[in-house]
Amino acid sequence: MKKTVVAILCAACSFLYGEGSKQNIRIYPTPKHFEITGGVSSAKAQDAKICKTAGLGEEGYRLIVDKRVIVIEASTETGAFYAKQTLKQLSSSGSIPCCQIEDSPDIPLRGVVEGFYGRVWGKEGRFDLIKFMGKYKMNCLIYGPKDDPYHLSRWKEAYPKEYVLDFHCLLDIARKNHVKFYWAIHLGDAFKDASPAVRDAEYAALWNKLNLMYDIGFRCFAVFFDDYGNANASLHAEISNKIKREFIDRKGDCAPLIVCPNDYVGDDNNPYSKEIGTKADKDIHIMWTGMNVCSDITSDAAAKRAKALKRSPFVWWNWPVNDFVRCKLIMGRAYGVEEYPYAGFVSNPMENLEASKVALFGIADMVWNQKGFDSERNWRDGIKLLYPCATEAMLRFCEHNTDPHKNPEVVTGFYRDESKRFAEAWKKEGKKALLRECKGNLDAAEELSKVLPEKYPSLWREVRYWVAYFASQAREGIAAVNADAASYMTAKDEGVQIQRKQKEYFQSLAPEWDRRRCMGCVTATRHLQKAIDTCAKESFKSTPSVYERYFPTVGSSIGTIKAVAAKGQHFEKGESLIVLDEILEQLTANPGDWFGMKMSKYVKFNYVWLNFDSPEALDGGVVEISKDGGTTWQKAPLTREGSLMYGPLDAEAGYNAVRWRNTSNKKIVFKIVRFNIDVVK
Ligand code: 14T
Repeated sequence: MKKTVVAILCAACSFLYGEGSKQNIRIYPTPKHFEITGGVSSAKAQDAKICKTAGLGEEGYRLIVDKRVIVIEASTETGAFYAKQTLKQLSSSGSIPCCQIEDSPDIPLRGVVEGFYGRVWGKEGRFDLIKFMGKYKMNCLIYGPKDDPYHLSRWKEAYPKEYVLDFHCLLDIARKNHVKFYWAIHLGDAFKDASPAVRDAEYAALWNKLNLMYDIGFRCFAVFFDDYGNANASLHAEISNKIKREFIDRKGDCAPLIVCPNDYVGDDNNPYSKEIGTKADKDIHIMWTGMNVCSDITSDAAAKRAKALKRSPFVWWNWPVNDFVRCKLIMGRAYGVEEYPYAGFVSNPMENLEASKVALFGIADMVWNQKGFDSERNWRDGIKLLYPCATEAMLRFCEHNTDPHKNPEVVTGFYRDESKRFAEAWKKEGKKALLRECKGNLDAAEELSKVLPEKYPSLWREVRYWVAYFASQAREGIAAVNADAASYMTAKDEGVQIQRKQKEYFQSLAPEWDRRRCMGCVTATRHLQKAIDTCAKESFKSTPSVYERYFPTVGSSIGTIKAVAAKGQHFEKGESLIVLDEILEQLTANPGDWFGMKMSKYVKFNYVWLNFDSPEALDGGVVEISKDGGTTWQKAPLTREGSLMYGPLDAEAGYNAVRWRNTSNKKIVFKIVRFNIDVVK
């Protein structure tokens, strides 16, 4: 008996103390003041004495664990609830180390906005999320899914019974977890008709709906104006003030209103934000996404925006949302938010709710204790805490799934670190690093396929195709390094099959209107896939059966272009665009000379853009397109504007090759400014 206790204690200590250092005990979100006083307590967590103490703030607490007693001091029930969450983490491995903690959050409203386009989360997901939020001291969940019709397009209508039952259940679990559950109404472009009778009717519908939601049990409300209708600041301020004065204030038991304005981006030089800032009552929160829709949040920009809004901005952080890149999972570390006294901070996550928890774990920490936040450490510890049975494999999977860019070439905008460790190794060691990485990834994918289905089934349901793709991508990389054409083709085709299956699965879940928004799945596009492609091009450059199957090729009768093409470096390949634009030199085309692009086997295009450096150069030739990889050609029906030829093509026709040809009887001297096509999705 005694032996077991000792063993458990030791195991507990090694987890809590890391390498034996007492300072390594970590609580998330990171407490403000945390002092280990030495030894372990004989008291149990459930015997903690709770003392109501003034002066500790709305959500603050003090926790004193000594050898014999545990005391919780707090000024509110929420403070005591948070102290208990801390205590749970302290005692998670059996014994409670003696310590003193004094803690309170930096940002008053912290949490999540379900504010994306795409599949709504559903009751079970939200239920779990609210418990997760309580555990990690987030207190604000805003319900505003773009694809809930009763939130947006049909906001005037009452929710059907099933929704109401779900809301009851969610409001209850939110109350138990000290989470303020906001219901948001999206007014789209309602109220645009200024005639008094129509206005009155709109307001009547608004009061009716808000009262219905109040009766369901909501006491926290938000109103959204994003992405629909005009940026009419005076109208939006009027509606917001009316909701506040004639609904919220009159009820007397509701939380302050949160508004998402129509213009939610930028600093202080925009008339809309200045006007709504001036006109909206000061106790209304106004949301803001930073300098871009998806962006880092700097204190400088926040201060400027605050000046325009005449209040501290309430951040709607568009991370880790993936509604614009649903083929990707965003599971990297949280970073890029500077310290500032934000009025509130909510994250807009992915439709893949379980997979979003890596990010949310980071945000919970970041908004509670801004100074104490250590992004990298948080990410590692978060994955360890969330997925203790597959930590190493998850770390690997997550570090390769972070980048929300559609086009992996783009490094401006909302760039996120991806595959950083690998990118550095690839620079130094090339193929050797690629082989090592792919082998590691393959092992990780296999491990995840074994462990996740049983241990973390809801995560598995969301990520299974990405995990499968991650494995096929690793096999592809290994085959590329080994110049093993057969294995390479097998892995590539397997990848396409997985993407196809993911699409089918997605479509089986998606409502009618959402089906076409599906994109398949990709992993590690930023560095790893590029390295694999580079290596494959090199390995298979003299194996046309492989090369042409997977890579677009440039062909030409012009020597200079042929030479550049042989290097295989001139394609900038995004998700929907193939560009030929690195041929800088002046070119000469004799009568009959041509240059063109042939797509890889799976790619068809529906748009062509050809830009020369002078209109005269374009005069002497034609743009031709082909459906059979360049065996037969027809003239492309493009629009001509100066030195530019461009235009859409029938997507169904299946064009897969395009060329320009000198049809004159003269020599043409020219430069290619840009030559690109759009890929059919
Ligand atoms: F209200 C906002 F703060 C906001 O971000 N609105 C939407 C949001 O629902 C969506 O999830 C997010 C990320 O895609 O961006 C906003 O939606 C956009 C933004 C655009 F720049 C939709 C289309 C855009 F072109």
